[in-house]
Amino acid sequence: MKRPAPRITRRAINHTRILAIFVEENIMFSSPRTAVFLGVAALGLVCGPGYAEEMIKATVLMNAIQLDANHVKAGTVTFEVSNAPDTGLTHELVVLKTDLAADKLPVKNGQVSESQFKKMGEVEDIDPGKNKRLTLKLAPGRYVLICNTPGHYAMGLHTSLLVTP
Ligand SMILES: [Cu+2]
Repeated sequence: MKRPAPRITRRAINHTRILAIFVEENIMFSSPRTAVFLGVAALGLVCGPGYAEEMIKATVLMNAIQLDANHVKAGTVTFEVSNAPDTGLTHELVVLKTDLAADKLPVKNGQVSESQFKKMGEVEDIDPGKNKRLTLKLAPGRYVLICNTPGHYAMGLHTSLLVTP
């Protein structure tokens, strides 16, 4: 059985065709305006959408994970994860891509079943009063951040993050 061509390849071919039409038009009309238009179109194909670099502070408290913003722009997102000194426990931060509400993830033996989600990354073993950084490339969508040390999700250590285009 013949496999269908991957979507990206098809899209690339379409873009090439569109570009070819632009080129033809440019030759036919040869005006400065079409030349600029062609230049902008070509730039868009090469660079793709612009990606931002975002920083977000996440603080693990006794019974919550607090973010200094509940949404960021898609791109490279750095989480500065602090474990509040008074938690008295070592914590971690796991970033999952899901549309579920932060407090509605499936739990088994005190832990969220991470394998059921697209796991973007994690930072582990943050002692009380310490912080660590986690840098991820995030596409637009909904994400849930949790501490998945057994029992900690049920303590309320979860929050949601919206990544916007
Ligand atoms: Cu924890």
